[in-house]
Amino acid sequence: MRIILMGPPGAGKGTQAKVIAERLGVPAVSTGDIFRANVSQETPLGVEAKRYMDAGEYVPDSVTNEMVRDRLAQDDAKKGFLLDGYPRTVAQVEELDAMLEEHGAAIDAVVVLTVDEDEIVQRLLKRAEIEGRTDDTEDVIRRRQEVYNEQTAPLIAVYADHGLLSEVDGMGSVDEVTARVFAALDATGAAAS
Ligand code: B4P
Repeated sequence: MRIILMGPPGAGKGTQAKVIAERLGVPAVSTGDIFRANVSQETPLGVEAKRYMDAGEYVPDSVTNEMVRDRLAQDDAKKGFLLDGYPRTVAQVEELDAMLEEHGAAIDAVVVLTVDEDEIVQRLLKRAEIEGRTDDTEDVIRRRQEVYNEQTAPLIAVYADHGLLSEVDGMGSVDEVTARVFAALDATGAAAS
């Protein structure tokens, strides 16, 4: 199965993606994680991505799309995947559609995690204390929320129009949210496919 996990920064996409993908036996493909791995290895991609990430901006579509195309072409993604944090722009949706079409594949479900803005800021400030991520400062968190509202929130309506969308309450414990995601996937039949 092919699933997209969406939601504002700090909604818990990465946290849930790992659990859900493991249970479904598909790879979790997180564009944020791939960028961060490149940043820590100081690859040319990482050097470029860091400039945008530290400012709370999206990495340009051309860079992100090419990276995802390479990742989804790997063997472990042939039978399915869970995309965490991609697509985030209209251009990324179009590119993903083109990639899937080339493989005669399609998205089975899009899950959006919804979390109150205050809770998001609390989660990310807490993560800043633990992990020291350079994009978890209060100013950058605010900018990331703006960018999400401007560029990514409109995609929710696009996937709703395609009949693929499930909105899941992301408040509460990690386990509670996971249970809600699986209930939503069961309701769509995606988890069983
Ligand atoms: P991401 O890595 O996707 O980061 P995120 O949106 O902040 O995190 P996520 O929602 O996954 O939250 P998490 O589970 O960690 O993106 C980082 C940056 O990369 C972007 O700003 C952008 O620059 C770039 N980028 C990524 N994808 C891109 C794309 N497609 N195009 C362009 N640029 C792109 O959870 C947050 C915190 O909450 C954690 O500390 C977690 O432990 C905690 N938490 C999770 N669930 C919880 C719960 N139920 N209760 C309490 N705490 C919880």
